[in-house]
Amino acid sequence: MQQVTVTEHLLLNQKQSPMATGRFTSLISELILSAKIISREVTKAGLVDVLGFTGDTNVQGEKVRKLDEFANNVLIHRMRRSGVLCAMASEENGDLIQISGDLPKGDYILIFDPLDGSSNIDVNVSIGTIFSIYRRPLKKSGENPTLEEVLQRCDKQVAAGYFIYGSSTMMVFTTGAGVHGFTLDPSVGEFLLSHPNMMIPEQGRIYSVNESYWNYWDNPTKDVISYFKSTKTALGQPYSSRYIGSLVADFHRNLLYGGIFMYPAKQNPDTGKYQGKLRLTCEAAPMAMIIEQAGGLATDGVNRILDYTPSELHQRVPFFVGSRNDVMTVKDIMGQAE
Ligand code: AHM
Ligand code: MG
Repeated sequence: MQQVTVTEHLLLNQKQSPMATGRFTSLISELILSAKIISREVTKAGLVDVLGFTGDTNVQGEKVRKLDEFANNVLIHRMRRSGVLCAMASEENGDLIQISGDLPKGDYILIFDPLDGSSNIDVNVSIGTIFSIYRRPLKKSGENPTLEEVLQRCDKQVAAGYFIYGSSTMMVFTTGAGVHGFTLDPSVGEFLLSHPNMMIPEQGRIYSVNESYWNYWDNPTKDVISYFKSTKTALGQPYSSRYIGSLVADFHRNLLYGGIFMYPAKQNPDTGKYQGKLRLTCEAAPMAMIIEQAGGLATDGVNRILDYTPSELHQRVPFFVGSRNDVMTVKDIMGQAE
């Protein structure tokens, strides 16, 4: 079998993709090395003292797990020295991470969730790293980019992807020319092309949602979930329910099998306000770019995720992503209620 690495794939597609420059390839290579280091640590998690919490709380008010911190440190340490970035943002850090002092800089911006699904770390369930890449719009040499330069409209992403640390470690990514999946062959230490041109089925059979939030949802959201459980679906029978609680793993399964992942807005019992949980910049936007490139859709229920311009680094959004027909059905039900 012909075995194509990520770098070869980028070079082979250089003609079609303006993204496949040497600098972009360096960025991806550094990301891959970071993911291999994280993958190694995740794989031996039960053997070394990396399970459990650090004792700290992150910017999201969540308890930080040791592996969260490890993954975040690996990415910041490696990517800061890559020479191709001008700034980074991580789910774990409140502010922008600037490329300090005398380190070489480039004009790419990297936003990442270092270890998504971290509540699953200690029980051996698949987790992942999500990344989103932009270019700095106006390069003012020597100056660090402002938050405004980083918070670009989500359709300005030049690449997006994720690593999934599962029964095998995979990288799935897009530069705007289709979605391609690479599986880590541990015997040679390379990600090899295993899933070229991934396309999500137009019609799914699976819905993924944390249904325990039923009492915190508004009526249109309840109507949506009731539809997928009813006998009146497009399938003429209820969809199957699958929810891992790890976005990367739920998304990856639905990408391959078809289906819809939903994290609707839920009501905060203290404030009465409705809000999504997932972060626009490091979770929803990259997954939205991937799904659209794979023929699916991503919305907040009604509006396209890639049309959002983030108002803050850690903005949260309701998120509906997956097969085209299923996401359209949600839009129809929610649109009627507006
Ligand atoms: P995290 O980035 O802190 O791990 O949170 C995101 C995760 C997603 O992976 C997953 O889809 C969701 O949170 C699960 O949330 P819940 O437990 O509320 O269903
Ligand atoms: Mg996350």
